[in-house]
Amino acid sequence: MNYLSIKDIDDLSGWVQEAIALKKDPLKYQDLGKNKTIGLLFFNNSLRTRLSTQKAALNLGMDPIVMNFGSEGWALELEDGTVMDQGKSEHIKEAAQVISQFCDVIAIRAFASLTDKEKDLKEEILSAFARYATVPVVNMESSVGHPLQALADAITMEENKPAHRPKVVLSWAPHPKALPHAVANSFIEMMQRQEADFVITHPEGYELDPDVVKDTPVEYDQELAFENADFIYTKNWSSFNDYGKVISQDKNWMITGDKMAKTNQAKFMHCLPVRRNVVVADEVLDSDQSIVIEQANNRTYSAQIVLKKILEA
Ligand code: SN0
Repeated sequence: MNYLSIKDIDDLSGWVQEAIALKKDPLKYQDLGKNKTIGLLFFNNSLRTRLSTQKAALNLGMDPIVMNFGSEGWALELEDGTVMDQGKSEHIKEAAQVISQFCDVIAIRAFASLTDKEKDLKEEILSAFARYATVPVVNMESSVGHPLQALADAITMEENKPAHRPKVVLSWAPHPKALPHAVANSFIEMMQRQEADFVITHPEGYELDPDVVKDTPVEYDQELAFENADFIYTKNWSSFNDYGKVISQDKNWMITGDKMAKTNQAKFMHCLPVRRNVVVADEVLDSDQSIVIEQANNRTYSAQIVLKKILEA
């Protein structure tokens, strides 16, 4: 069993309930992963993903080994049939098979390039590992999705849900850098499987991949979208159509106390890391409505439920 996208979850509410139970007794299955090794390969930076996935593995009795592949591995060739006389030292075919001999599970973080849309949409690195590895593969944020984050988001929303059917808003916010679409994509795919009124809001030009958004409503007026919301999930992303470009940094889209006042005392969520007073004002992030720290804590239980399912498969 692989965990490459939200589509690999067969029963979302079942997994969420199981994760909440695991959170109460995290060491219950500490024999399940005994003498098993998980390799965490990072082509990009990480704080929460790196520590929570290791923590989840340790809770299950697994031994994590971590490699910063981006800076310490050989530069990997991804194309088939290439004459490798340029900068790339090793083909991903050998790398994936070799790592599979050392590890019982391989987890990979490889962000979008944001320069080559076609290659990014193919999730080149993740799919090559899934193809050539002989052990299960876990996505720790690919060029297309971040399903461990979205599962943690589902756990956090379940723990904080109102008595009524919730209104959930995914809001774009400004950012100085071009950021990937992965977090937003997986959040949308997860929300499309929830009992909720779900709305996406962003400035014109920031439309996400229509194959992900499908028939989810998009409201271009942020304040209108915020009315009666129970959860405000904030994330910046770069343009998808004008691929990887920052087309506006409109400060009016920052999440402020005034905007949160339009909601139904909504909980504020963000995957972190977050740029204070660019994406969200201090007054919101430091308020009781912000649940970002618990959201980050749930990354452990999201990873733990995924690893448990893999070990049991
Ligand atoms: C990443 C992203 O996909 O948006 C990882 C989020 C879990 N975020 C960033 O790269 C933020 C970098 C920054 O400088 O703010």
